[in-house]
Amino acid sequence: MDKLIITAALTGAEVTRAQQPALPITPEEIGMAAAECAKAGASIVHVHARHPDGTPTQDKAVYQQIMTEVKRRCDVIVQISTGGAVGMTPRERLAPVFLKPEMATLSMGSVNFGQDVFLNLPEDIALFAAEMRAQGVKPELEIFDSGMLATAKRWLAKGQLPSPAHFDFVLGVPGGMAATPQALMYLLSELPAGGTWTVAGIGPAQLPMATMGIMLGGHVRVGFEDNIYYRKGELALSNAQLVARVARIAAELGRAVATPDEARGILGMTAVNTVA
Ligand code: KMH
Ligand code: ZN
Repeated sequence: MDKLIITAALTGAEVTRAQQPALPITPEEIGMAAAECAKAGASIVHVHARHPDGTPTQDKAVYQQIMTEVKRRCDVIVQISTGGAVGMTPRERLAPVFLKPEMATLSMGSVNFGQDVFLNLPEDIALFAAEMRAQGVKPELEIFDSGMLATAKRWLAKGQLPSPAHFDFVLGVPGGMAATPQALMYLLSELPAGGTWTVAGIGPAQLPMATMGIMLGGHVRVGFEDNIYYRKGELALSNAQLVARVARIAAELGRAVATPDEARGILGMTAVNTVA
């Protein structure tokens, strides 16, 4: 097995400070959280930008500040969100891709998202994919349901996405695929040749899915975007606390964590955008 890539999804677009007092919001807070997570074993940080009042934004300038604050503290791969928040326009969501981050998320379809719809029309997915290619950004294909993996495979076969692809199976969103071992095993049975994968379990599914990711040779995403608790009824103290637990479990299972450079190698990333 490759070394384990841990992604820390630090902030997201939906979680509030009222729900999780340690949620990093400002670029400086996100930079500090990224450095703590890097120390705990993360090699990728998945970031969303917020206005100072905590509301989500895809403002390029705020993402630039986040990238600067992260990069001056550590060498983790910065993966910006193109999902943004429900209701944002595709053009709005695309804005930070023009900063040439090393990685960005690319959702492969639409899904009910709680009481909302996270809308990703084929023409918008195509726009995002084309711009990521133009800017030298490695996409992480976000899979919320099995049809999205089928879509990704069709697009890969037609050369509309770069291969080999890296997937993030986001399981347990209300409206999406359940976070069960059976669901994950089905997705893995459909993984295209050469593909790499990460699993992100939502809420109480975060730890069991992370453990499966470690055991099955995949990679793991944890953090406040997906889960704010350490265990039932007990809020996590920080994103880094969640990362450290995964690194500990991985060590117990004999799987070392990847450094950022090792993660770049595992994901087949060129050095194009590493200085952004
Ligand atoms: N906030 C969700 C609606 C991503 O970052 O690319 C979408 C999301 C996915 O978080
Ligand atoms: Zn996200």
